[in-house]
Amino acid sequence: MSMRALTGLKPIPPSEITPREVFLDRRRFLAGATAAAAGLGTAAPALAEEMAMKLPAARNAAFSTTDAPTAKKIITGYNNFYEFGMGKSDPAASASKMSVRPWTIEIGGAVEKPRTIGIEEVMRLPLEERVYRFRCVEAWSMVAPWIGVEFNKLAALVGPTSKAKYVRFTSVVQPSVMSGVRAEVIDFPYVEGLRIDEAMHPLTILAVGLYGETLPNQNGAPVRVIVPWKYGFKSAKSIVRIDFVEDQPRSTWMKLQPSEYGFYSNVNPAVDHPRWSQARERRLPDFFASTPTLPFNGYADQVASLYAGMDLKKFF
Ligand SMILES: Nc1nc2c(c(=O)[nH]1)N[C@H]1C(S)=C(S)[C@@H](COP(=O)(O)O)O[C@H]1N2
Ligand SMILES: [Mo]
Repeated sequence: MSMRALTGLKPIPPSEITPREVFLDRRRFLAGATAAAAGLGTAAPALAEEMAMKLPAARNAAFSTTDAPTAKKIITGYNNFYEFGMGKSDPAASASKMSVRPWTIEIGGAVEKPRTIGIEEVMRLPLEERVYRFRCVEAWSMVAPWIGVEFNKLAALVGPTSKAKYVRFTSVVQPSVMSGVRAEVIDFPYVEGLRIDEAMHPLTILAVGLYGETLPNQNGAPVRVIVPWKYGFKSAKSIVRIDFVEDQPRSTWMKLQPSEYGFYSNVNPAVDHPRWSQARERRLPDFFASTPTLPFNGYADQVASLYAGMDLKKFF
C-alpha cells in the first residue's frame, strides 16, 4: 500500500464527527452492559473503557496554555493509532478491546538501575494537569488537558549513564485486538525516539490521564509520551519499553518514509511536509486551517535553545 493511501486521508468535517461519536459511545455502553448482564465481570474487555477512573490532579498553570481546551468528544474520537487502523474513528471504535491491566514498562539500556515499573507506581509519581497544544503533521491540532508526570522524574528512578544520548520508546503490540498490526503494512511495534535533553526537558511528560480521568485507550492508555513542541507522531502511545541508548533510534515513521519524517520533527511553519503545508493548522473542530502554526508549536521560548546552531531545514 502506498504512503498516500496510508496517510493521505481526507479530514472529516466536524459536523460528521459528533453524531458518530455519540453513536459509538452508546454502542460501547451497550456492549459493556451486555457483558455485565452475561456475568462476565470486570474481566470483559468491553467493560475496560467504561471504567474510566477519576484522576484528580492540580493544574500547573505555568506550563499550561490559556488556549481553550478542545472538547473531550473530539480528543477521544478523532485519533491516530495505526495499530487499530488508519481511519480517524477506528481507535475509538476498537481500542477498548486493548488490555491495559496488568501493565508494566521495562526500562533498560544505559542506566544504573534497569528495572520493570508497574503502572500503579507510575501513577503514584507527582501527577499534574498540563493543558498543551498538540499538532499533527496532517495539520489538525487540538488543545488537551493531559494529566501526567515529567519524564525526567521517571528517568531519575533508573539513573541514565553518560552513554545515554537518546531515549527509545516502544509501544505495545496486541495482535489479536489490533487489526492494523495484523494488516502488516507498518512494521510494529511502534517505535519513537527523542534526544536525551529533549526527553529530560520539563515540558516532556508521560501522560496517564485526560480531562480528569484515566487515559482512554484510543489516546494511548495506560501511559503515553507527550512532547508538545513536536508533531503528534513523536508522542508514542501505550508504552511498554523505554531504552536509554547511545545511537539515534530509527522511528517507525523514519523507516516507512525517511524523506517525509525526520528524527526531530519539531513543529515548524517554515518547513512544509511534502503533502501537508505546515504554515497553518485546523484547530479542531474548525473546518478550515485558519490558525497560524507557531514555531515549536508555541513553545519556542522554552525549547528553541535546545537546537541552537542547528539547521532545522536539514534536521527536520
Ligand atoms: N503507538 C502509536 N502511537 C502513536 C501513533 C500510532 O499510530 N501508534 N500515532 C501518533 C500520531 S501520528 C499522533 S498525531 C498522535 C495522536 O494522538 P491522539 O490520538 O491522542 O490525539 O499519536 C501518536 N502516537
Ligand atoms: Mo500525527
